[in-house]
Amino acid sequence: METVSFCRICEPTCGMIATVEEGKLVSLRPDKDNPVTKGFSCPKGLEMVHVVNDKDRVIHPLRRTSDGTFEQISWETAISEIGQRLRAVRDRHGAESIGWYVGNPAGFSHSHGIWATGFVKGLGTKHLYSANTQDTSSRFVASALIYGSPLVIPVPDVERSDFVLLVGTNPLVSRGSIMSGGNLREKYNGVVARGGRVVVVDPRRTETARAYEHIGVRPDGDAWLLMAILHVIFTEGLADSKAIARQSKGIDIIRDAALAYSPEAVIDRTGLPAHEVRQLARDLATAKSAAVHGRTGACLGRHATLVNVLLDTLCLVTGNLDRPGGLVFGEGPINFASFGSRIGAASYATAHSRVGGFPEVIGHMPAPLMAEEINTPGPGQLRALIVSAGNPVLSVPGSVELEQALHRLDLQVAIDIYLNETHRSADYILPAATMYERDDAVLVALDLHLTPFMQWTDAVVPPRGQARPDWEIIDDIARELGFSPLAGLPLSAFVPKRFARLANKLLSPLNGRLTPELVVDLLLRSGKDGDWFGLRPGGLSVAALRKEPHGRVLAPHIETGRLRSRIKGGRVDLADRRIQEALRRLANEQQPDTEYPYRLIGRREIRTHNSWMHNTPKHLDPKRRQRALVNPKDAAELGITDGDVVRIISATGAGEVPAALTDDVRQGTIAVPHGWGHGDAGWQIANAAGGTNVNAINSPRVEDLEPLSGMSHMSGVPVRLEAAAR
Ligand SMILES: Nc1nc2c(c(=O)[nH]1)N[C@H]1C(S)=C(S)[C@@H](COP(=O)(O)OP(=O)(O)OC[C@H]3O[C@@H](n4cnc5c(=O)[nH]c(N)nc54)[C@H](O)[C@@H]3O)O[C@H]1N2
Ligand SMILES: Nc1nc2c(c(=O)[nH]1)N[C@H]1C(S)=C(S)[C@@H](COP(=O)(O)OP(=O)(O)OC[C@H]3O[C@@H](n4cnc5c(=O)[nH]c(N)nc54)[C@H](O)[C@@H]3O)O[C@H]1N2
Ligand code: SF4
Ligand SMILES: [Mo]
Repeated sequence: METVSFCRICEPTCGMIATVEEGKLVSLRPDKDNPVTKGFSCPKGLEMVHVVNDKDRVIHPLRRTSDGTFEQISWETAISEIGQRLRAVRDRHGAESIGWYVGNPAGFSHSHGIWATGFVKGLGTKHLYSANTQDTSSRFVASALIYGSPLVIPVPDVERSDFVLLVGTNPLVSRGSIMSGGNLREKYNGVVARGGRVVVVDPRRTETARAYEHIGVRPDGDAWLLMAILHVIFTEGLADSKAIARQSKGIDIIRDAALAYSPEAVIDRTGLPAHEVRQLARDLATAKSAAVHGRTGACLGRHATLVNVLLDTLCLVTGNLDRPGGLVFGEGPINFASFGSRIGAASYATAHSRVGGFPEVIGHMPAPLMAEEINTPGPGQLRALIVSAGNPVLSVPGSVELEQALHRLDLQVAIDIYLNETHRSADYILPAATMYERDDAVLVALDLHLTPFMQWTDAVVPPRGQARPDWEIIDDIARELGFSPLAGLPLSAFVPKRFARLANKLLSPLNGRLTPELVVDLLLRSGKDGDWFGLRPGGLSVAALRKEPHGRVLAPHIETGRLRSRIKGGRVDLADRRIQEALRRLANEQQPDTEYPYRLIGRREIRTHNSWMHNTPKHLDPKRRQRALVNPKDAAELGITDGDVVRIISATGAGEVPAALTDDVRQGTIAVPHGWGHGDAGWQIANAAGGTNVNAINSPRVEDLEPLSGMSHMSGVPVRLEAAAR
């Protein structure tokens, strides 16, 4: 039997056709009839079939035994014991000593994030951590400062653009991030085919940089580069003053600051010839339309929040904000930014971390602080932690400290599909259903689709063994503690007042207990494309989408000219004092420490996904091992050749990785993929593939986190290299 569904590993959410035989998923192939992804998929997406059927998956609740191994227990026992132990911690130390870390895959479910957030809010603790501080927090904070909401994030209107500037993103491998555009290679090729340009700013000549034009910036040099581009635009009279006056306030602060950053003055920071930067600025400013888009390479540096502010500012000052071909503000059939604010998840700096005093970002605290939060006595000391869909021991800086600290917890619970490295200290593992074993819609992607789009999927196969959807597990733990994760949310969080009566009718037979399907249905039906509970036939509802399993395109492009209604105050606010602080920090930045002359950057590979796609048959191939990319000239100086092991030493940690020599990385730069460092977890193939945990090198220290966002510093980290002892 064939069933239509879609992949939920990353943003494109590619349409898939699943073949199911006797209740088992036997294969996946790209769905040619998906109107957005049109038969596109990547190898990871297809390999998901091995994950679903993996013999190493956790499919029964497990409890740690006294000899350190795990034993199978029933759901009833697991939930009741976890409830008991959480109650004990709460009774002795208060709810504020219980925490949650929610990992990346949670974002690709309709319910996991909402339920986990509801759990933490219902409990009344500040200890909510996530992959965000290793990924997007700096982007969220930039949006909070300039648009008044962390969840309002513009995307590049690639299909109508004449010039796309990509900063720190490698979409031909990552498939695009915080934007959802289906087959992006085709889209960027389209820009070039129309006579436009795609320019890639990256310290490495990446797959994307090779396919288009490359500007090989120094790692973490983006803030200086962007200031230099702004300098040229302002001093050469290339700014669109009408657009600036109409759409923003406070530009003088950035304009005045930019005076000090001529391309000539910042060569030692950008590593780029001044004429190249000048030309780039002129080309960008005079292009018929242009969009600037940054991702993890722009989000993980020392000035990450400022860099994100400057990326959008560049579009603003060239008249490319909120217009076709520029940077545009999508609005999905469920307006996620507005929903987020109704459930209290669109916050910034409403609370601060106990350690370090960092502001929360959408309710989340910096994950690198977890170890110190566990180790530091006093009220609110972290004593029990639930980790769902996350592997912070491999994904968060300061792995060694974190792993030691986790062993000190009174209780650690994992909700996952595997037993990963973080779970080596867990007391219970609760088996989650995989994406093909649950119904779903990817809410976070809805505002980010370049082609506004909506798709619903039912579960394709039942969960294996005793696995359950994440939201059900969270709901059960909460109920054991005496509350419902969604209890704190009024109906108005889901439907506007005018639909409340109609929605209530739908809810009353259910005693108000919300399931994800009901949540999505309420949001969709009352949304701008909804069926308004029957008042608008043909509008969206889950039932309507079930009849259109390949999904529905809602408009050919993102609507433009809507800035005023989409952002707080109607104008981009560049006057926030925190932007001024960030500019001051940039101006005062010391020249780098010569003890650590190299810069460590990350790298993503086609067949891996952070830490968890290393257990597929492809990874039996010894060719698929972790490698550090090193420039041949650097290698000669270090006395190493291809395949030799290089020792990478930072001020806080060290690790060893075999080198692959390539002049794709600039001299002085070393690129190492994260998510490796397997050895004794439950995934046997991954264990054999091994590798080194790069986050044992990156720093969790308070002084190394970006102050405005608590963002980890993972791009351009100062390191020293040595040939490892043979
Ligand atoms: N195959 C695959 N796809 C993935 C993932 C995966 O692990 N594997 N992960 C998914 C996730 S969780 C995310 S968040 C997205 C991320 O999506 P992307 O950000 O597009 O992914 P990366 O490949 O990490 O691209 C970041 C680029 O920034 C460059 N860079 C590093 N430092 C700097 C710097 O200082 N300045 C500039 N300008 N560039 C710099 C790196 O060389 C790299 O090419 O990818 C998603 N897609
Ligand atoms: N040095 C360095 N570190 C990085 C990055 C970097 O570029 N450089 N990138 C960062 C980024 S962008 C991200 S997003 C983070 C990711 O960091 P994390 O989210 O902490 O880690 P992942 O490796 O994505 O682990 C995901 C876990 O979820 C499990 N899982 C998969 N599907 C499901 C599901 O449906 N339900 C449940 N319950 N579990 C599931 C997997 O088995 C795995 O154990 O890593 C960050 N770390
Ligand atoms: S690009 Fe690959 S992993 Fe991402 S959604 Fe598409 S098939 Fe899945
Ligand atoms: Mo990510």
